[in-house]
Amino acid sequence: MSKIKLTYFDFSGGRGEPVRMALAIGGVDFEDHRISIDEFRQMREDLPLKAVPTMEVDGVVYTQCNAMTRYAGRLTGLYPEDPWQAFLCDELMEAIEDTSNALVKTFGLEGDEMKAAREELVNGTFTQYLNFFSQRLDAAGGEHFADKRLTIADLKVFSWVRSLNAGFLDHVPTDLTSRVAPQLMEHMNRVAKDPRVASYLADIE
Ligand SMILES: N[C@@H](CCC(=O)N[C@@H](CS)C(=O)NCC(=O)O)C(=O)O
Repeated sequence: MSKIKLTYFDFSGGRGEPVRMALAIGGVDFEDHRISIDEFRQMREDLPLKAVPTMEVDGVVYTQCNAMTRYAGRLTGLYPEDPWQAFLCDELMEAIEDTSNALVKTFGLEGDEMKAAREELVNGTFTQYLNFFSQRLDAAGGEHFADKRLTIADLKVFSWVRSLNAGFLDHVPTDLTSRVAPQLMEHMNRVAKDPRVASYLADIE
């Protein structure tokens, strides 16, 4: 099999970041193809579903971020072999996709319309999902989301929470997570301190 080529936007978040993280921290030699918005516009029409991330293997371009994240997790041992523990990861990873789909609906809005839509998102879906993730973390023992160790579910939630905190989403307060789900801040800090993750973050920052 040829080397994996992963194509996604050049920022630390979104649907592609957990895939990159899993591959990188698991030591997979892959091509990390980071693109600008302009480059995306140029290539969009040629993409299978006109969206990124994409993963090219043996000349074929594949889609769907969670399929890629799970594949990366299987390659690297970051996806549990136990079916139930794998399900616990899957549930959370699909839930993060719900939040991405809700966020995308606010793209392209402007002014007061954008502000109102983002405030609704913050007080509605984002708060609801932060609470949900917090409860799931608690139920799994409070440290990791599944299998009592770092898995792709941790990477997916970690990446999402970091994005919420980063301040690059207008009208999403950077203290939202710490107010609603402080346990997820502790989780984020715990994941960031994992030596494999710390080394990845040092490389990209
Ligand atoms: N279901 C797809 C969604 C992919 C998707 O919508 N990606 C966004 C970026 S995160 C995109 O390419 N949007 C640009 C567009 O739709 O024009 C997945 O899981 O990968």
